[in-house]
Amino acid sequence: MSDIFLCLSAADIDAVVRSIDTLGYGVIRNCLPEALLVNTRRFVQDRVGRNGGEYMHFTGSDAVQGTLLEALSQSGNFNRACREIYRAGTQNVPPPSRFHMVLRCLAGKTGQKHAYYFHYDSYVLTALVPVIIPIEGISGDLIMFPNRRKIRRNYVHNLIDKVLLDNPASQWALRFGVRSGWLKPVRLKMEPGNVYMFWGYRTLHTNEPCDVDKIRSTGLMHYADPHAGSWLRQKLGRA
Ligand SMILES: O=C(O)CCC(=O)C(=O)O
Ligand SMILES: [Fe+2]
Repeated sequence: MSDIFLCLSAADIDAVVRSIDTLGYGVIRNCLPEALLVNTRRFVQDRVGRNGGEYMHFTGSDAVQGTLLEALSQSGNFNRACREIYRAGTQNVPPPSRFHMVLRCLAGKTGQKHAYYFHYDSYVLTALVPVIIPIEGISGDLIMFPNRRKIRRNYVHNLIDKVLLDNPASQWALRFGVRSGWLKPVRLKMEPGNVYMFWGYRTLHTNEPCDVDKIRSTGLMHYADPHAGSWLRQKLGRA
């Protein structure tokens, strides 16, 4: 069977990693079959329609069955690309490629609540796969402050980061800073068909809202959890 994802050369991988390290993100252009995008769009439109046009997300391999995300998780080329990007970017041996997968569908009034939540991901590499991006009105850009922290060796350090960020005051200050123009994040205007890579663990990021009558849908393939073996995290039940 042919692979649904492009086969990237070592030079391609190097270029993506250099772009992630300097710009904050790397783009792999036109790397997905249109038919799979069409299927996944249909899946999203159908589910959101049945949910009264409101926000939904699908997490894990069972929930994303039959979509582009499942196809990517089974693609040898995509798995290899993630491992090699990880290797080149971290100088570490890549862990086995298993993905934490989420298909997000921003829509309706509830979609607005899922915007401007600034966070670091729990996984080192994030592959962002735009499925539906509104072409009129506000498109719900991804905004990011790239590579703001190191990979924490200790889970406690990661928890401290979280406490400092995950509170109303910090969230308000960041949102205010971005909206007023005081803070100048990197702004990613996504195009379906491309895949966008960034260091999710190291990059402070969020998405902007889109218009209430539109759907904005993105697939997230999260790879490599640096705290997978943390004793403390298991005790805290946050694994
Ligand atoms: O939907 C997006 O553009 C980004 C979402 C995100 O950062 C996440 O779910 O971790
Ligand atoms: Fe994220």
